[in-house]
Amino acid sequence: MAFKRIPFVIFILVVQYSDAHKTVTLNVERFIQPDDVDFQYELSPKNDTKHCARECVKGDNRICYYNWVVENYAVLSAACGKCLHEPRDCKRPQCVTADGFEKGILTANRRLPGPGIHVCLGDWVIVDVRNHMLARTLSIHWHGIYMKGRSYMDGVPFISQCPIPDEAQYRYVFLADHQGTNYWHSHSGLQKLNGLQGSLIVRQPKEDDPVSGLYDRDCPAHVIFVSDWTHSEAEERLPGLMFREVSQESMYYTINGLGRYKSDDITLTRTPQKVFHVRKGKRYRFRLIGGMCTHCPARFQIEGHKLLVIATDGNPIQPVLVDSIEYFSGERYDFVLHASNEITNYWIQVRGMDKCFLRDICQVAVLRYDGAGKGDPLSPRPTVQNFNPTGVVLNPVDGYCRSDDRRICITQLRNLLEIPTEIFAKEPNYNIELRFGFHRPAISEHFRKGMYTDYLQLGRNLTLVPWINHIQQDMPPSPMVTQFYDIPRHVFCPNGTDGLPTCPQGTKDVCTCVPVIHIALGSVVQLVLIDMSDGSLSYPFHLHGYGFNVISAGKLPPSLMNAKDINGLLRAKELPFPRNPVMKDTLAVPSKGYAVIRFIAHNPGFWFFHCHYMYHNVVGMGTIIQVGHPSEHPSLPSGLPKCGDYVPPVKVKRKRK
Ligand SMILES: *[C@@H]1O[C@H](CO)[C@@H](O)[C@H](O)[C@H]1NC(C)=O
Ligand SMILES: *[C@@H]1O[C@H](CO)[C@@H](O)[C@H](O)[C@H]1NC(C)=O
Ligand SMILES: CC(=O)N[C@H]1CO[C@H](CO)[C@@H](O)[C@@H]1O
Repeated sequence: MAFKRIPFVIFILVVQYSDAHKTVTLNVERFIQPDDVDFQYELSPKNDTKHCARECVKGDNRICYYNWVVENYAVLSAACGKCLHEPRDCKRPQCVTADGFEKGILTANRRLPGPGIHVCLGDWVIVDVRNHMLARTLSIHWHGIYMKGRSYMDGVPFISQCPIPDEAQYRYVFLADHQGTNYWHSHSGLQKLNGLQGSLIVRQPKEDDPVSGLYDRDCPAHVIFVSDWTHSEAEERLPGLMFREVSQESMYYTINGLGRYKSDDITLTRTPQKVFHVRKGKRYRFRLIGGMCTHCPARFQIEGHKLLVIATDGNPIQPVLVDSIEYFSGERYDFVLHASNEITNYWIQVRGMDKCFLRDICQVAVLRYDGAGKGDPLSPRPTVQNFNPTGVVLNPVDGYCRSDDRRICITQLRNLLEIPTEIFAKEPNYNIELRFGFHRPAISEHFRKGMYTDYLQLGRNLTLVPWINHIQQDMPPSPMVTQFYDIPRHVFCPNGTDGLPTCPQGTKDVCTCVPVIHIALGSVVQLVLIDMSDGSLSYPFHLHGYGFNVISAGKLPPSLMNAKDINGLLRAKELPFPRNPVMKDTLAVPSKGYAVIRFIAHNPGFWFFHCHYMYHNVVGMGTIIQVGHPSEHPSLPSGLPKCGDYVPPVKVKRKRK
């Protein structure tokens, strides 16, 4: 059966923004995709021409249309019937069970996680998002898609677009321009912890994927979406409570929106747990997504199986065989599982690490071989107490791996794709030092009259204000990309002598303003991130619009931990400069250490760079990178919504004397 080709001309029209010659309106409804491909165990190239979840074939690019309604919803809503007592009811349409704790959530098309997008590299993705939430605005970020030439589709409120007001619909149109395991999530407030996220998988034709020889199957049903979970609305923890539920740590996980928890400290809820099916003898590509929002990284492992890791953040790596993977909010890892063990059921386990290591935070799913029984695995259900991993760990959360063959760090992974030679420049065009940390204001200073800056409450008397180079990042009142010239100049941080954003003169400690780092289009950029916080956490940073090469990470004496010395050490080869550094878009900076990343600034626009711990991000642990002068930025489609301040001068008529 021949698949129907969509003529090239239509692509131009879909993107109507590039100067179209002849305008024909496309009926996008014709390209509507189902919400529930996540259950598909097979993909075939010869499926009907309409479906985008398919085995990718060179030259066959499609238009993939999704229609979402985002609304307030509930775990164990009336759609679930008697789910807690009658397991069959849990499978009813629109029933969301999570871990069996009844609470209010936010959903797209009443699914948790939201609908999965499965497309091929080069497809056009169109997502209509109807915001039907009560009195909340929304915008959706496509994490891992670079949006080359289309920064206005990146979905960061007040950087790339006006947030979508309630009851309005917004059409995202973008090219699937980066292969691999990506995902989408709300970038507005704390909404993703309330449920607004899902997978965005971009496959490639077999011959284009350097690791395709290592697996037999790559299907939607083997996406593992891990999210942390709370039993309150995420907003309750901003700025945070002092006594009842202290700090912003999560207490629970879900795996593909499913799981169980001990409802009265003894009894597990009876909600369904996720089952992944495999057939003995086959090799499966699993795609693990770190949909966690809080500062609890997770450890992942599968009983009785090793994981052959082949990609991270969508980018293929020289395969490494490990026993467990530790990963942070926003990171993705692809691994091959060879179903070569005995035919039975095995536990898949996720547990909290770092700050959450001492808490009983874990979740399980089941790996079921075809032919095995329908019950739980025979070994005891894993808990945090009886979980003692042995073997090799990938990406240990503290980030330290020196001469330790049981730990593999990101800097030890090797890229399988060619790297542009500019990345190896002895002197990058920009060598930018970004120190980050937290300010602890005295309570009296913090709650001064008329002062309302954002902060996090971490416990009794402990409030924190995050900063990068002593700036707490603020958002402008109108989006940088779409309304740059509407933004009042005074909201921006002034330029320092080094050209980087700085605090206004005379500001003590930390200031709050809109920081913009100016980068000339096409330059080689090195960012040196330095953790100045005094906790034990590693902080994952995410760069929008780009993948970056990970050049170095670790810990150095404080006197050497600065951009100039680190670059000197790299040049002198006193710090190893890898020949094929891995590419990522989210990287954890080792606790109290540093990380060096490089990218070539070929994608013009305003791009957010921020800590991917959601609560840190929303109180200002980020900065904005401007690549190119606004005149070099992509031209905008007409009709984009506008937003901003309304503060007209007040004029009065005076009586003449
Ligand atoms: C908070 O700090 C103040 C002064 O530093 C102290 O008097 C007070 O007892 C503290 N409160 C708590 C709840 O720890
Ligand atoms: C900082 O410098 C850049 C040019 O490098 C300029 O475009 C920008 O307007 C300056 N920002 C401020 C706040 O003065
Ligand atoms: C939409 C559709 O027709 N999907 C089919 C694609 O092929 C697989 C395997 O042959 C079927 O299971 C799907 O139903």
